[in-house]
Amino acid sequence: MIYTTNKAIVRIPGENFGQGITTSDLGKPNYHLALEQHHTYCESLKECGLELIVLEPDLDFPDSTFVEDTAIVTERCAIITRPGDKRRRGEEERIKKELSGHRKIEAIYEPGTVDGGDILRVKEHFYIGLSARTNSEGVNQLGDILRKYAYSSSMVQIDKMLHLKSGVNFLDQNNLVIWEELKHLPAFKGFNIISVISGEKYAANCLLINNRVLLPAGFPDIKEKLEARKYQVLELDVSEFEKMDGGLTCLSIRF
Ligand code: CIR
Repeated sequence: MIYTTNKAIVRIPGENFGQGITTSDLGKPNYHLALEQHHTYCESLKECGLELIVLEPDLDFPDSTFVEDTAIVTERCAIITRPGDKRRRGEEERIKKELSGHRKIEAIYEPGTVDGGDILRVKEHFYIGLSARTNSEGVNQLGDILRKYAYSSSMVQIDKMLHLKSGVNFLDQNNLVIWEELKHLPAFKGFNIISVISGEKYAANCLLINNRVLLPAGFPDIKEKLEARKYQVLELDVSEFEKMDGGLTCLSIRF
């Protein structure tokens, strides 16, 4: 069963957004363009049927527009993370306030660290990326919390990307969008693989909402593969977020 989402939390980027963490060499983001792209992203979520909770910019945290990293929300609980990069610690407290009206709250505690971008949900199972941001204590704590709510989980060790969902995302049925070089990982055996060629890696971070796939603009190979599987693809230009190592999933918490 695929659980349905009908709400999303987003946070408008602040004017110091370009001072956030990045490893990309794509240059400084243009703030006004980022605002426009964020607005279009929000409109697209609404078009897909989601009700938005739009938070004001938070200038204390330049990366706070990447809300996904601060919480994992399921039908049964919201798990507040403890971000792996110290510069982002504190963002989660502000998201906790928003979520406490919607779900029972659980949390990751020191010395555990978890970034929401490392968590890939497939039906009742959660893949947890062990990454530079999510440590093994975080994996264990999160696994315990999920078990308490009758979900299963497993760890996937990653080293070639920032977050697990930078390279792999689940759509529906049994369809997994995944970097070509990762598709042989035992963890992902048994899925229908929709592979992302090496020149289009950024596009693996796509998002299915109510039968539409939101896809970063400019990746024709994966677009064609998705359309061949009868998905309605909605392309979005998120170039300014890519410059800050962010993608489509990290700009919202869907629940
Ligand atoms: C960071 O490095 O934390 C941010 N600049 C980007 C976070 C992207 N989040 C995500 O993919 N879930």
